[in-house]
Amino acid sequence: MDGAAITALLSKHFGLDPQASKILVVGLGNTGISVARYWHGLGFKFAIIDSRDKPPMMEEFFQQMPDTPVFTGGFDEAAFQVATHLVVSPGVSLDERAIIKAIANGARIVSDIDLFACSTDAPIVAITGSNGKSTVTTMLGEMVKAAGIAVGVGGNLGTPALDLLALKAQFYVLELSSFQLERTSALNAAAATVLNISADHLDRHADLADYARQKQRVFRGDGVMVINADDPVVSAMRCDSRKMLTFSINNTADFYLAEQDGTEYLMYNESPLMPLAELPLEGRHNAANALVALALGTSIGLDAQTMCAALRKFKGLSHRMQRVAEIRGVTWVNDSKATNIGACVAALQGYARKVVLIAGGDAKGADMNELTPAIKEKAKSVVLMGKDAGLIKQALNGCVPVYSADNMMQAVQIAAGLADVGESVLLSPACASLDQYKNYQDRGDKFTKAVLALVDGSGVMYPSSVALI
Ligand code: UMA
Ligand code: ADP
Repeated sequence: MDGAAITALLSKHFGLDPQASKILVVGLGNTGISVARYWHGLGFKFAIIDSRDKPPMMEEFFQQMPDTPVFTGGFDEAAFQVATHLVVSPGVSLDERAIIKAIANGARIVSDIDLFACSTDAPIVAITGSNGKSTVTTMLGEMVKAAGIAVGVGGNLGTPALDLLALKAQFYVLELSSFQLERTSALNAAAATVLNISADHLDRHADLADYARQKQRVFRGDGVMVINADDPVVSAMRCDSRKMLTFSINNTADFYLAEQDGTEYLMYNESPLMPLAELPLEGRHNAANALVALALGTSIGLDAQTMCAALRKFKGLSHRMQRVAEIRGVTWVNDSKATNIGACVAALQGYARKVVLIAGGDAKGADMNELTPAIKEKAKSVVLMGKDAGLIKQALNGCVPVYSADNMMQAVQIAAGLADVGESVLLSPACASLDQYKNYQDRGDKFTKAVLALVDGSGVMYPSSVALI
């Protein structure tokens, strides 16, 4: 689309005008800089504000757009009061006082996803949910690539949406978070899904119902709805007047699992697509991920053979159920991306034999009691670390032995002393990492390093030598 067509759409949806609008970009992180580049490229004037003293993209911004006004070190309400439009980065809550006052003053909220939707004619597939977004987004991206179609893949995962526009792709696959969706109103995806709903980000959303409502916004418009028939909250979002495809790992749906002659298949209607065993990913939840990717791919016209070929090659993403090593008969699995209860429960449920679980971190306001049944069933012992270790211990109430660790090296050494030959040690924290680590990758990397150190003979701490918490 050319600049004039984009400007016309921005005017239609948001009353944006290159001359008259006073645009304030809130946040100078990855989203903020992508938004700044977008306005700069389109020739709109804007200012940018970040509450931090030294936002991460400050230097890059000064280099690329030295003449644009920047405010840092707080949210100066005067800057918000003159704004007609706010493009608020997802890390910034819409409940910020300055934002509430600006909205009361008539300012309109626009998201980077809105800007993206107004700037391309190419079909968009939008993927949200509590868990599996990055996996399904990447899987589908690989399927589209395998079909020889130029595709842009990003959003909450990897490249910010607006930076994908430079690709001039024929298709876009976007992973979207609840924060991005709550401030998006112009998206009309060709196909969209809410993968599942379980408690997450309750420090930012009023309650689970509000969180689910924000996720549901991914279905706005008239594209194909892809519905998880196993998830009651998602199933309640279905709209029977819309084009729809369903998936399930428990029952018959449009895309489902079925056994034929002793082999379990990924199925579409009555047809077997490929044996589940050919999917090179651990965990039952990844069967659901493959089914939803197939459903989304089908809804945009990909053929089954191409999609299955891409699935067979898909080895999964780092830090999600990733086998790190087998040491003295014990398998070590890095699921550091399990930053909420749902992901940890899904990981545990994939095991036939009980595991040693390493968990803990920042619970983000979630009710840790919801972890207890899965841990009781699937963990022989738990090593806890991080800010909310105490909450988990309290929730477990002595149903399994619990050990405490100050850091990852210690957690791994304790776990090494607890796991027997043939068992697994699973890092699946059910919590965010930011209380102790830079991010989940850093946490997963430290786990891997500590596990590999076991091979160097750095020693195993036996439970008797550490205090029970
Ligand atoms: N911040 C301030 N003051 C500001 C602006 C930001 O303190 O003025 C803080 C925020 O509170 C947050 C951090 O800075 O702690 C980053 O916020 P941001 O909005 O600047 O983040 P970006 O760098 O733009 O990254 C965001 C997504 N981050 C969040 O939603 C927190 C990235 O997802 C996403 O990849 C990127 O946009 C591009 O689309 C990350 C994420 O953790 C991976 N997402 C959450 C998740 O997956 O659970 C939702
Ligand atoms: P997201 O982008 O939604 O965080 P990821 O694909 O990065 O999703 O996976 C995050 C965590 O959720 C990992 O621990 C992974 O093992 C787990 N997971 C992946 N898919 C599912 C699913 N369908 N249901 C539950 N947990 C899942």
